[in-house]
Amino acid sequence: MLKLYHNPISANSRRVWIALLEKEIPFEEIVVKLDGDQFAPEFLEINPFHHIPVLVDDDFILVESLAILDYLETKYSQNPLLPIDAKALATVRMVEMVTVNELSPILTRLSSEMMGFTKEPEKLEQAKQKAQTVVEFFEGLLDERPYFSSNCLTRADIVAGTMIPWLPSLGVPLDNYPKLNASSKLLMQRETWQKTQPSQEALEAFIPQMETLMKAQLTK
Ligand SMILES: N[C@@H](CCC(=O)N[C@@H](CS)C(=O)NCC(=O)O)C(=O)O
Repeated sequence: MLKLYHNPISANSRRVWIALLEKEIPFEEIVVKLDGDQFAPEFLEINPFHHIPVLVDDDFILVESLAILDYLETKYSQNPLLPIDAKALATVRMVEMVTVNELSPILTRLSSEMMGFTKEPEKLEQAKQKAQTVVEFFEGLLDERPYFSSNCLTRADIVAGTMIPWLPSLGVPLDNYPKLNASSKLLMQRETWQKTQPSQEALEAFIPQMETLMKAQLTK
């Protein structure tokens, strides 16, 4: 059976977790606490970059969440999460990359400032402005459908839709972006989102590790 090394508070892992659930693929969960156990020699053997998620399929070890999503999509044809049409597929990839490359670092900065791990008002302001650019861009990609690129859920919705819902609580309201706001709310009602949403207690318990991990991200 597939093994997923992850932690419920990790957004990078959550996209893989949701894909596994949406595609109804059985898997075994191995929780990596990220309190230093990601540096244990046994874990570094499977991911020398000390990151989750990691997917293990017998003797095949895969790191990087987007590569894992590719593997799952190619190996398991049920409940497809990628469209076939050229423009729709490219849109999914684009939303994924914008989320990972643009939005994710913004969320790290916003969270770190909000939690008082860092105090850099100029960088906070820059992050808020960049967040507006991303949400405007995403709003422009949506139409009457609640999904980015298709009439049904795709990886674009999973990857972006697990990060966008955090924005209002981090000082970036979505009220002026009605399509993105509605789509985000709809996704949060899905069983797979509800099942994988980290609890308040889990988030609070994770604060000490969060500080270390966020500071490491921000100084990269
Ligand atoms: N690009 C990687 C990023 C993975 C990543 O940064 N994971 C974080 C958790 S969200 C992690 O494992 N951090 C532990 C560390 O850096 O020591 C992916 O998409 O899989």
